[in-house]
Amino acid sequence: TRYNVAIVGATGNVGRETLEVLSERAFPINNVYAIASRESQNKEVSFGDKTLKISSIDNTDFSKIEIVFFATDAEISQKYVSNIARQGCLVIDKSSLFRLDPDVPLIVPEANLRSLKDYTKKNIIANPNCCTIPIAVVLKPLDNVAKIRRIIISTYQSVSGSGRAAMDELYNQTKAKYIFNDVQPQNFPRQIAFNLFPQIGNFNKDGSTTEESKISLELKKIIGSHIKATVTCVRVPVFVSHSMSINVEFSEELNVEEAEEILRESDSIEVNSLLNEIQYACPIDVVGTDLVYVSRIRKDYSQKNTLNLWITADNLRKGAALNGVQIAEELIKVLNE
Ligand code: 11C
Repeated sequence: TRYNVAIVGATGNVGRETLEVLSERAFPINNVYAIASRESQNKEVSFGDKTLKISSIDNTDFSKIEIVFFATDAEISQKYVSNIARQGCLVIDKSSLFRLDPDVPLIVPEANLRSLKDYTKKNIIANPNCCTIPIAVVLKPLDNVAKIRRIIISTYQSVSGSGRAAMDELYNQTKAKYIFNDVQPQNFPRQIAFNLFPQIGNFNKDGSTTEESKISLELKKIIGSHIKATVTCVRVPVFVSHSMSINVEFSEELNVEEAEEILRESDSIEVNSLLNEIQYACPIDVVGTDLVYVSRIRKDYSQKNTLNLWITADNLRKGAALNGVQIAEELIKVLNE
């Protein structure tokens, strides 16, 4: 069976990457529609070696489309997703809007594929936050062997997570500094070139940020309600790939060798063992790749049953588009059963 597929938000970072991943993986497509706001109408995006013309969401007849990827923010998803899903389209939504809805599965295929069956409740499946996904890929198999008690996460997030204009902002600010121009922040709360700042999203009342609370709540929904995570999110002057420093306390002993062995069994993970010559993966090493890279797994001597590790993954691929396409691949297996 081949499907009529649409990508809403097709001109954005995640939308363009979704088209790229669909074409690379030869997803069984009949027709593909690239959709965006009215302002982007008639712009072009690539799909493999083809070029697609953007159509406006308000002029799209969704009755002929079976699977829709929303690569949009919560505001746009709020306006369209429920209506389109009620018409019978299956929606894979990348925004944060439905992630904690008990009637919407929030899926990382490597971690909680079993929850996918609940998609029938609303015809919506939520694609998690771009840090939640790689963390869940790594921690779920460890939790299966030794239950996790507490996680301390610090993130180092690239500007592409905030969109194309944010990437331009890093580029332009960097150039401007060399010619002694002053470039005021536009997409970000502070200067990003030659700087970093501990704010992603908006502040909650308790002083945490929305990005931090999303990651900790999403991990509970995906791995299990026993997961307690405390998170600090930092924006860094890197274009693509998010990294995370993670401290995990288990309820029983799990040594470094055992952890490395468990992670090596996953097809989605590459482990850089401390015994290897190259000891860690950096953001630029992993741009354009599909794996989650785990490096520097080591014992935390300050507390028993605790390990430290370093994760890096392409936030636009496994952190977003690739995870969405993998959800769709699993979904069509269910449809074909
Ligand atoms: C960033 N992770 O890097 C954010 C953007 O909940 O999917 C995506 C926010 C989300 O800016």
